[in-house]
Amino acid sequence: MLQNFSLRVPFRVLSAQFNRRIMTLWPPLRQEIKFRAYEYFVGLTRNPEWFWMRRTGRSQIFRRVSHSLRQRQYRMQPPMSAPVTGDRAALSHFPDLDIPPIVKSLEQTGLYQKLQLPEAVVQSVVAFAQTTPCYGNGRPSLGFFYRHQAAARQECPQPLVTATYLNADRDCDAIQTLVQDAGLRAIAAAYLQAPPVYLGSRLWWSFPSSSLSQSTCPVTQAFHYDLDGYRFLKFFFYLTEVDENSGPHIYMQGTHRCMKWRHRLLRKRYRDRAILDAYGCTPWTVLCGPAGYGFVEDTFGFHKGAVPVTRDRLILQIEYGVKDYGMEHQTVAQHHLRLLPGQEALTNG
Ligand SMILES: O=C(O)CCC(=O)C(=O)O
Repeated sequence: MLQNFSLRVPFRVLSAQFNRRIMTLWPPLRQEIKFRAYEYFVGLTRNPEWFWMRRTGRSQIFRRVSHSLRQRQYRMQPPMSAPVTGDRAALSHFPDLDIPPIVKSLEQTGLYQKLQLPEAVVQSVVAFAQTTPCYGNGRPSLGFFYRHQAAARQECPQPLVTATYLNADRDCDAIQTLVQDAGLRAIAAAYLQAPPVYLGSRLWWSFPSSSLSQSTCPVTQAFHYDLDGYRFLKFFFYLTEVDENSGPHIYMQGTHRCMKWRHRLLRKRYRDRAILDAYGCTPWTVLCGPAGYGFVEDTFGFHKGAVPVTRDRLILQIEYGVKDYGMEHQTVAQHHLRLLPGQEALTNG
């Protein structure tokens, strides 16, 4: 996400021209070219360190070398965002975690599934989601209240596939507390083998949609892997009940360690068929559970969120890594956030 919006205007003009030029291309190729162009543009103009990581981070050799260099650096000079200490460190919503088996599962399969958020935390986050605007398809100009979703659909210039709560980790106390949770940080520290650095969190709705295909859906709804650092992991918590028809998260176990070279090197998103053909003998896990159900995942392995069929899905994600490149925070300055025109009237009325 473009965190700093000073580049927005030139970026918009360039991207409109660029979009026109590639309009006639085959949609998956078009998506890939757009994605790469974004990576080069932002990387070279704003964040060369991130760009370098993105170019090298697919290779296990680079990942290992970079990680051991970083560990040496940590030993000599601990980072500013070192682990939580004092009273807060003792606080966790997950008091009975047994860390070694969790880390073992993460190392072997890329996934651990038995986290459960307390009911009170689920209720706090859901209350936040009911009373705060979310932003259609993550766009700061498409704000609406979830309860006025039907009206937002009428006004919105594009089909609503997802809606994200921008700045949620700043505005929602329950999420802030979870980000600092000593239990989650202990899992992250043990798996990353370094003090965990907070990379960002995201709270969002996925909506049922019948018009999406695997080439037109958002990147996160087709199989892909993340490249947010040389080492990172994500915690996910469902805030609504999720079954097979309400957009479950799906993970291809083991692919975080063992992925075919052509997949690491070439495209970022894949059709189900391609993934099944390549990794059909490894378990593919469909994660279903009640509100509060959580799991932790190394998303350097193949994963996706299925498109919901019957019900909206609300999900929270919290990410830690060993270095913050500043690219994963869902932070947008207040003056860039806008409600859709009809929403103001509905809210005041
Ligand atoms: O919607 C989902 O479950 C997938 C999320 C995802 O792909 C990601 O956070 O990278």
